[in-house]
Amino acid sequence: MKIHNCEFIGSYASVDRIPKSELLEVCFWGRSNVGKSSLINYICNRNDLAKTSSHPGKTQTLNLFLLNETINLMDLPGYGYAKVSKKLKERWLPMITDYIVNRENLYLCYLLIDGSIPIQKIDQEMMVLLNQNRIPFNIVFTKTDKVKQRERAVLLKDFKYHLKDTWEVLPEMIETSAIDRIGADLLLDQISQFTTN
Ligand SMILES: Nc1nc2c(ncn2[C@@H]2O[C@H](COP(=O)(O)OP(=O)(O)O)[C@@H](O)[C@H]2O)c(=O)[nH]1
Ligand SMILES: [Mg+2]
Repeated sequence: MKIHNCEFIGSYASVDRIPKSELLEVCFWGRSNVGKSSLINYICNRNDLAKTSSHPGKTQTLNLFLLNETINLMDLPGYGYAKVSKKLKERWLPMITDYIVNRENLYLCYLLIDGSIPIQKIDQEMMVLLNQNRIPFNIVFTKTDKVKQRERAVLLKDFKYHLKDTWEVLPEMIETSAIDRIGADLLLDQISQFTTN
């Protein structure tokens, strides 16, 4: 699938404000600063559709995009940023849980994981949370340009090794880089399968 049209629909501070939709929806989630906004801009071939930031913890709303008039893409607030206020932290997990549990057209979650660093405990915790709520998810590794290919291969092997103990079946994994523009074709082809099946 090639993206010929990508529209920003809106930002929502709570789940009940998101407009109902009949279209299939995928969401992007991950640690703050993992590269969610950059990936959205890259797959949509736009520089400024989603706001990127070098200051983590900024986005605390649910941001909805529409791809090719047929697929919803929800950008969820990132987790794991120590400096956001306690009040915000207490708010975001219930909000996200509310979203993943109650959003009827949610089909699949893409969990974005920084592919340039070793596996993080918090990412594993969020995988467990998704699993507990029976939300199917795939993994998208970001920032793979930051490490050499051989180093990346070792990180991926370690990642899979860590997961082996807890997961019977490993989620699907896609390698991406918004800087080197790698992985969009694969990701978009996967997403488009849901609408044609
Ligand atoms: N090297 C590299 N940096 C990236 C990549 N994607 C995002 N970044 C940088 O990581 C920071 C956070 O990106 P952003 O998209 O705002 O992350 P978000 O908080 O998950 O939405 C920014 O400084 C981006 O330029 C990537 O693929 N490669
Ligand atoms: Mg962002």
